[in-house]
Amino acid sequence: MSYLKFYILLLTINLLPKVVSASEPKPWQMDLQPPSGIIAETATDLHNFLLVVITLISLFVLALLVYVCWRYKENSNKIPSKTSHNTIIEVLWTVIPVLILVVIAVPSFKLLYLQETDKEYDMVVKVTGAQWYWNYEYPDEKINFDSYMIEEDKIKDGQKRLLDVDNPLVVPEGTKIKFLITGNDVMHSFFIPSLAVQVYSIAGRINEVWTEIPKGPKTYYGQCNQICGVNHAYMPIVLKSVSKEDYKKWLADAKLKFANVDSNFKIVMNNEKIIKENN
Ligand SMILES: [Cu+2]
Repeated sequence: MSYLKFYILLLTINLLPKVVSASEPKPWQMDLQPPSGIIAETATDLHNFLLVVITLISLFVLALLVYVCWRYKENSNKIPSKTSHNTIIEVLWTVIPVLILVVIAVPSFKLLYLQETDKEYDMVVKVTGAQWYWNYEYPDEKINFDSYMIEEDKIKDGQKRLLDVDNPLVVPEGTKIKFLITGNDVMHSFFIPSLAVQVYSIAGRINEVWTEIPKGPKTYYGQCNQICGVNHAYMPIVLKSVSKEDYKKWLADAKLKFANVDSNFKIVMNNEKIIKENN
């Protein structure tokens, strides 16, 4: 395909109405993934605001550098100044950055407050990072299952390479979810960009985060983003939000499929699986 055709194709893809309801990384993506839910929207607003601030600062510093290089070059400034202190400038370059930081702190603390203080939620999901898959537990429903990436040679039509998993995390749309995040072995990180969820999963410790899953069925893709070993790149996260009815159906099936697994039982099952695989 010629480059021109390729770029026209890219352009067309980008101009199509966003009918596909999935949040995932796109080829040639430059910006953040479109935010979903109040936390992700607030985080994206803060990001955009900071982008403006940092661009203005960078342009200002660049302009100063260019001006100084031109104004004080050897030809036009034969006798260099010996000035080593200038009180006004020193006060300015201390006070102005402090003021900028204060301005940034306002939306930043608002976001932190939003993330940390909203304690009302509809359901709890416990997430455990392991080498190299995720385990999801719904404590209220007494189900617990592992979620593995679909291997490249087993991918079916419509499934995404390196992103789709055998057992996605399924939640009802329009719910506030509290995630309890922990680890089984090394450090992992539970990261779903479009929901602005990014929390370390550490063995022996439980981290908390809540997020709001907006209304409308949608699939949110994420990945472990703490380098955790050889298969770090092969433990994607899929969170599917479905209608309340579909969630009930899924839950009924899941209860049969995943049973009420306590950790001892799980170890027995895993050992049996390993024994079967070895024979
Ligand atoms: Cu990991």
